[in-house]
Amino acid sequence: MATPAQLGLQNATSPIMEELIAFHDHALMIIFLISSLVLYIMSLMLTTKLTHTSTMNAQEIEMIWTILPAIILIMIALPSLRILYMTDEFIKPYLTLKAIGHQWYWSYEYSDYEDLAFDSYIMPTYFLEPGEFRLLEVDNRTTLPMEADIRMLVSSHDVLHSWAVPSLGVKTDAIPGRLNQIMLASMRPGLFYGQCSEICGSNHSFMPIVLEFIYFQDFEVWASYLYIVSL
Ligand SMILES: [Cu+2]
Repeated sequence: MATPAQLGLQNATSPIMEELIAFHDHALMIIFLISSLVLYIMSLMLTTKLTHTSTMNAQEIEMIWTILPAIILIMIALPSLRILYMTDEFIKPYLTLKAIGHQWYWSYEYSDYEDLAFDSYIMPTYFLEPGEFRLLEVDNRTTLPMEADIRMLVSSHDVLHSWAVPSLGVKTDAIPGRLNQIMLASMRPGLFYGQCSEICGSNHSFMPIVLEFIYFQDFEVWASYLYIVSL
């Protein structure tokens, strides 16, 4: 959940997001080091008398300032590629959830269960209970089991949308006529909020995503309850 005056990323709930936050901090440390070195050199240039202006070449320093940036780039590229391949890793999923973007709501289908599908609309402000978040709550929350690998299939019914939940490290474009796939897992129970992340029309900011991760047994109860209600 985003908080007022938040500077960093949202707290991670999935292992992928933990990796992404670690990589963000790693890249930021390198940026700090480069910035302080550049600042130091700039201050030197301004304050020294530049006594060696007749020096025409300096092989050593040229070697250093070519090889050093290359090493720094490799130090950023390797962990970045590692996470890129990790996000593409598909383990045998426990559950498949299909999210379809509409103007302007999401509809969800649990294709492992018979007739388990619903629409998820934004909750109007006048329906909100104290403690609920304006423009982030939905009428039907997407319930999922925690500590289970879930395969998300994301598509769209009309225009481009994007299904994004920051604390899970998930952002997938919903493209009409195309099925995008992503894995997600939550290590703890709770509510996780997201929003459509593609400018999709006038009500683009009013199609939030609420994921409710619950214990495995409770999820089975929830799914069977919805099945009975639908009969
Ligand atoms: Cu959208």
